[in-house]
Amino acid sequence: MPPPILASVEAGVQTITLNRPERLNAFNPEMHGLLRQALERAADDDAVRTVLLTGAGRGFCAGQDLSERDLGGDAVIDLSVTIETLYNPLVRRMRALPKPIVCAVNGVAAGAGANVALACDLVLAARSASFIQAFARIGLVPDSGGSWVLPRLVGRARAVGLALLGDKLGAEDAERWGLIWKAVDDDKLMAEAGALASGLAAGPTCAYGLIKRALDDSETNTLEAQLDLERDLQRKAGLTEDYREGVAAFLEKRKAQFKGK
Ligand code: LHQ
Repeated sequence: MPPPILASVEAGVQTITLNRPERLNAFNPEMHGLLRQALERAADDDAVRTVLLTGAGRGFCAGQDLSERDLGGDAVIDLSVTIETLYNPLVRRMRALPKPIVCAVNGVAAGAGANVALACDLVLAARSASFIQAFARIGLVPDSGGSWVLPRLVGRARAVGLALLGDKLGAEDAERWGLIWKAVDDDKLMAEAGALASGLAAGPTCAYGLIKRALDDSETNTLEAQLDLERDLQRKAGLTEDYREGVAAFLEKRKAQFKGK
């Protein structure tokens, strides 16, 4: 069997491919484990400055592998265990990763698959791709951060519609609604996502990490607290080599050569 996750690093970009195409890259425990390993490497390895996440085949990810859920018999199934041990740590790892994550949604993203995509920082989707909050279709509630991120991205009215109806939202509507960064032609998806990831991998990595932190913390901060946080984060950014290089490059009218330090 091919591994359910493919990961490789080139020129600062770690490309991670969900690789169970015959199941539309639905998650099983092995895939979770390997994806976490790849993200830990992204966190620890200075050679990785941006992550690019995509799926193999015609889908991005169909969420939890339902064929591995045996609902027969009288066994009580406690889904909170799966959430607590697999999905929540994954989303936390992604959001706290101090490096940008670009997502190239190459096809349908359903259930937890949609919300893992939305946990990335810059989401590009092929025009033929779609997002489905499939949970209510099978009697579940949005997880993997969906109930948090949806109203914040698209507003409550649209979040309620997506979550209760479980309808398919096409990539172009997803872009129009502000759910994702950009819908792109199918045959240009990987080139555009790759170029975006390469550009970020040549950028000021520490500042990117601090920007992620500032935007995430703003969700719960008052303006007062956020102003304090910005002060503290700017202090850190101002101590980086990349800040010195950025200013020097500006003054010398040349392109900055950021090292991610
Ligand atoms: C699948 C799946 C799948 C297995 C397609 N599993 N095989 C968290 C914690 C704990 C428990 C539960 O859940 C969660 C979070 C969740 O993610 S819940 C939501 C789970 N996901 C779904 O409900 C989506 C299920 N899939 C679909 O509705 C459709 O497959 C979509 C709309 C994604 C795509 O439809 P089509 O393009 O028509 O493809 P298809 O349905 O024909 O699927 C292709 C194959 O992939 C097929 O297998 P087959 O052997 O017949 O070719 C499907 O059975 C398989 N597949 N999703 N989640």
